[in-house]
Amino acid sequence: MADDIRSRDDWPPGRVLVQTATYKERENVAPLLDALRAAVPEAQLLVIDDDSPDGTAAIALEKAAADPAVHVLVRRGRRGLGSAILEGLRLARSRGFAVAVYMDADFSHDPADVPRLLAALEPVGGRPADVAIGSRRVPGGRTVGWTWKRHVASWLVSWFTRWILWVPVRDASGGFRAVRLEILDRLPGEFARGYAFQEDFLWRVHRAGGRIVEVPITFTDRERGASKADFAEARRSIGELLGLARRTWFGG
Ligand SMILES: Nc1nc2c(ncn2[C@@H]2O[C@H](COP(=O)(O)OP(=O)(O)OP(=O)(O)O)[C@@H](O)[C@H]2O)c(=O)[nH]1
Ligand SMILES: [Mg+2]
Repeated sequence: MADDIRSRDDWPPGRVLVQTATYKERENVAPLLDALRAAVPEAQLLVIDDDSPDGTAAIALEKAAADPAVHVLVRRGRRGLGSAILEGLRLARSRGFAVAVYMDADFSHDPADVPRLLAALEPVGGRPADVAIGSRRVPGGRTVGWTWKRHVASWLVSWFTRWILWVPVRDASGGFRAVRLEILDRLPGEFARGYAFQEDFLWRVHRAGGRIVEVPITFTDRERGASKADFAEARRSIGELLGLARRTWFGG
C-alpha cells in the first residue's frame, strides 16, 4: 500500500485545531475551510481524507499550499470515520495543541457554532469541561431536514447510550465536538473505527471521569454530496455498541 500523504510539515505553533474527516466531499471541502477560517481565524485546520475517489484531497491540498494554517492528511484506503477522527485528535495532541474541534464536512455542522463549543470548555467563572458536544437534544438544539426514520434511529442510539451504556448525555451520536486533548492520555484501549466512535468516545471519557457538557446546535441535513452512512456501516456500529453494553454490564 502506498504511503499516506501529508501537506507541509512545518505547522505554526497553535492552541486550537479544527478538524474534519472527509470521504467524497468535493463540493464541500473548500467552502468549509473558507467558512472556518472566517469563523475561527485563530485556529488551524486539518482535513483527514481517506483518499476519496472524487478528488477531495487535491482540493484540500491546494488550500493547504496557499495557507499555512491549513493541513491535510490523506490516508490510503477507506479506514472509517472514527479512525480518521482519532488520528486527527492524536496528531493535534502530538503537535502540542490544547484543544481540537471535530465536525462533519457537509455543513450539517455550522462553522459559526465553533466559538460557542470552544467557550463551553472553559466557561467564565464555571467548571472547565473535557468535551463539549454540539447537541441537538438539549433545549435550543434541533435537527432540520431529516426523515422520520433518521429521527427514530438517532433517538434510539442516544437512548441506548444514556440508559444502557450509562453515559449521561442527550445527544450521543453527533459528530460536532470540542475536546480538551489532555483527556486522550486517560483513554486506553481500542476505539470503534466507524460511526460508533461517537458513542464509544463519550463512553471512554465518562469512564475516565471526564466532564462532558452539551451546547445546543441546529443540525441541518446535507445539501451537497451523498451520504456515506450505509447498511454495512449501521450493522458494524450496532455490533460495536452491543460490545460496549456487554462491557458496561459485565465488565471488561
Ligand atoms: N476520512 C473519512 N471520512 C469519512 C468516512 N466516512 C464518512 N466520512 C466523513 O464523515 C462525515 C460524516 O459522514 P456523512 O456521510 O455526512 O454521514 P451522515 O451525516 O450520517 O450522513 P448524511 O445525512 O448524508 O450527511 C463526513 O464529513 C464524511 O465525509 C471515512 O471512512 N473516512
Ligand atoms: Mg452528514
